[in-house]
Amino acid sequence: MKPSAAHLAAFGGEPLFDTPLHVGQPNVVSPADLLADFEQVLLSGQLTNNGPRVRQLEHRIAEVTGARHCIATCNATIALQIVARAMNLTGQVIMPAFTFIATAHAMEWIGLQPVFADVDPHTHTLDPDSAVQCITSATSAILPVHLWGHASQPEVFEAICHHHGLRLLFDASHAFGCTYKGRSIGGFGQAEVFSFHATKFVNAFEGGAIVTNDPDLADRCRLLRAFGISGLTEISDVGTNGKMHELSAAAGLRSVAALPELSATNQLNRQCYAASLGHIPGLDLLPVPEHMQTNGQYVVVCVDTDQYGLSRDQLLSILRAEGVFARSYFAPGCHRAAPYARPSATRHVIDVSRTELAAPVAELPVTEHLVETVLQLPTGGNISPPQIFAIGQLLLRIHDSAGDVRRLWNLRLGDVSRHLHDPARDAVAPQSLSPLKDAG
Ligand code: T4K
Repeated sequence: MKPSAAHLAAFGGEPLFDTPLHVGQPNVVSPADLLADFEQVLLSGQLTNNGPRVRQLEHRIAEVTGARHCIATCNATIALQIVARAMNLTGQVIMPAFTFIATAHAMEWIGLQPVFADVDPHTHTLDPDSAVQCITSATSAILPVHLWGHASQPEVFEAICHHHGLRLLFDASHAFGCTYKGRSIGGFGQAEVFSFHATKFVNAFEGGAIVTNDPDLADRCRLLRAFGISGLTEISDVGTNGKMHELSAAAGLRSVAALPELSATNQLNRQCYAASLGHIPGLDLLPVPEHMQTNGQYVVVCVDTDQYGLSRDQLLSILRAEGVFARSYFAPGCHRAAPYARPSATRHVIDVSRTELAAPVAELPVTEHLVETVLQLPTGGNISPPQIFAIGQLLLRIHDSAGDVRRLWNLRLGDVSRHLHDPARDAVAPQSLSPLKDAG
């Protein structure tokens, strides 16, 4: 382990890991079997359009989640749009500001107005009180996110939506294979949406799914997923192309089959992190809330700058130099992302009436805190327990020498060395580009 702060890779030392460890590095299960599946698909003559593997995957997802209907899609972003259209949402949709930007973009893209509420400091999911404060006469739905696989208080939001006559759609992109009070995520609200992107613990390279217990909603989602065409030629609705293809479905099926082992790997990794971080002041592994089981695909750590000795962002830079490509999901909060920080009337999807329907701009103190203090560490099948323990030792070393680290950091004005494989290493700063020649 590094004898002193000067040996940290950020200050010119050798990186701990030559090959970087990523958050979201894909779990690829049984590549040989998968290649055989791909060959079968290629020889079958059916590559897409609701093929047999897509239907099989939908059946498996319905089994895992206990939902009656599943509609597989090309990704979760499109799935959110399809189901929001199928539910006839209008006006404003309340969602947490602390989520991946796709939750907001999906609604904005189809002309709905995302309204951002705060989150609970313990679970990082939508705070019901904050959400209620955002309800206006223009609100049509609440869109909580099961962030990190933490169930977003389903019964509370079901009661709120029932009381206010609103629709309830969950973004369950992080929550495949998770449970709440013994019930699988997938059966709450009018519908839930999963992501099977490559970075998710169960993946279809790209993919998503809508699950619902409402047969009419399921039928409409199927229709909208394929251009709104019913039968052979009848155009009965304005649809999109949200279909999943057969190669994705084949990958998804392999991945779902490996769910127990992928989940067990994540749980073991989490235990190793818990043992490694338990005695480091200022680093807290976010606990899994009561009554929940998660898939463990995100290892979330809260950094207390005063206790640890460095800020979250300083720590991220130092870890990245060592080849630990930790992430700061989800900074900035959606409300501060450029398209949403502007007044809605200047955004590209313009509905003049919106200015009259403006929701109260909520204070988001918890979100503001989390976007500055939370980070995610690598997990999944591509990292081993010894590597996790090495990360733990590194984190302790950094804390123990935090005073020296700060001094070296300040000497370099924060311009620390980057890992050989860090894409940011070769990024050219705008000011170092060749100046444009004067015309003439
Ligand atoms: N709602 C929520 C709450 C979500 O979190 C997401 C997606 C969505 C909705 C929308 O779901 P999809 O429409 O994508 O199905 C990633 C993912 O692209 C995104 O799916 C995910 N959430 C989000 C949390 O993370 P980035 O921009 O951080 O991904 P990227 O490309 O930087 O990948 C992360 C790391 O994983 C990389 O540093 C390297 C590693 N990686 C990634 C890929 C794709 C690999 O090693 N190999 C790979 O093939 O957004």
